Amino acid sequence: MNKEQIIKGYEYAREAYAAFGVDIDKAMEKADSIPVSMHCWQGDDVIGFDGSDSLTGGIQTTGNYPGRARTPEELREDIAFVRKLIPGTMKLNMHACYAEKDGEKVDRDGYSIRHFQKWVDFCKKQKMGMDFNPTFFSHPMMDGDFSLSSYDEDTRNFWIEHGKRCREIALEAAKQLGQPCAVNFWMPDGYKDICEDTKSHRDLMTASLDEIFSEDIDPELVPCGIESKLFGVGVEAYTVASHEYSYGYAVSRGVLYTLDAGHFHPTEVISAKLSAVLQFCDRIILHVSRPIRWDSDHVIVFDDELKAIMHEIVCNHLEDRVFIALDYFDASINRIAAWSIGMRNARKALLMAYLTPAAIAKAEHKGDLTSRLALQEEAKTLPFGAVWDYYCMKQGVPTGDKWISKVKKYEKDVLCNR
Ligand code: RNT
Ligand code: ZN
Repeated sequence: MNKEQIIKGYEYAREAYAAFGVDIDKAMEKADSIPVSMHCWQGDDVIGFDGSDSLTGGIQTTGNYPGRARTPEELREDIAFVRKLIPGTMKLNMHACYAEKDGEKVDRDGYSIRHFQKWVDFCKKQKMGMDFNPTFFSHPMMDGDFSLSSYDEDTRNFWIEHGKRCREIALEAAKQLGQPCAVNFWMPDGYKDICEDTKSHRDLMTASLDEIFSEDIDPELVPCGIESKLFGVGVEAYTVASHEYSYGYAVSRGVLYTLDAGHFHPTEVISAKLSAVLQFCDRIILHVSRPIRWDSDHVIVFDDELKAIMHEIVCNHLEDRVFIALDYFDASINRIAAWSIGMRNARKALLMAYLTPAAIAKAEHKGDLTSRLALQEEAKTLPFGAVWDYYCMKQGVPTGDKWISKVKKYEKDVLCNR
């Protein structure tokens, strides 16, 4: 599609949506302003740069596509490239294992902002905020898959220190970037097989987390979330930070709850949980992911669940209470395309949510459920693609499939030489 065609489409779409009472210019503006946090770990298969060369903790990347970023420089080069393909307000989601130690003998219990300063500077240059994650996996101090809830005191203390350091790093990053840096705590702690004592590890986890959060750090600058999980690979029978555990911890301690789309029974969806959780939690972090049969972390596609998640946020006016982050890792396709597909889809779903006719909710509130269903169905065939194309053009990012050839060229020029 060329510029004239896209403008023609826009004009038609503007009328079509206006007939349903929707202002598409306003919708584009709003959709553009919502921060979406892009996970740095898609670029290097969740390996990081602080010494580990394999991934543990019950998570797995599959595939062996060429071009994995092997250094912080390569990863930043890839992110700077993909940034140009993605419209809208962005943050970069960092993990502690992406520390740059520059030869210094320092471990995760001693990290500080200087080990992430290049990342913060990069975010500033790229006009992105930052989010942060302590890394409780891929490290010799893991006790099997246990970290904060290990029976070994030295192990727990090491990871407690790590948690504390990460909140301090996030505070510095938030100050430097002038916006909140959300910190997500995911601990893989659990057992492969049926365990006898399900309580003691949870007692220890609670004590460790309480110790980490005992440091007074402004929750507006550093909102911290606890991520629940049903099971992991090799951690099938028991996870310490299950749903009930993490949600209960979050509610009782006034921290955030992190909902990951792949961390529930296969027929459960997180879109159905948002407004329920937000009755009792102030704010939540989302890990938007796509599980196929298990927590497989596939690239998110423009499917019903992605649309439902964004619809829930937007149509319930929860934008200020939800931190949207993506969490998937696919090493079987071009990793930059994986970012572009997922990030563009997240933004598409946001835009679609803002294009929802208000008449649908009005009909519902009046008790006119016939009109609700009729309007919901009519809205589905409004010319959404035309609005998306125009929005991309306006934001100066490739429209339609034009980004694919750019990624292919980058693959040939840069990735294949790695
Ligand atoms: C694992 C969790 C966790 C990780 C990242 C890398 O199942 O979803 O969020 O994916 O921290
Ligand atoms: Zn997650």
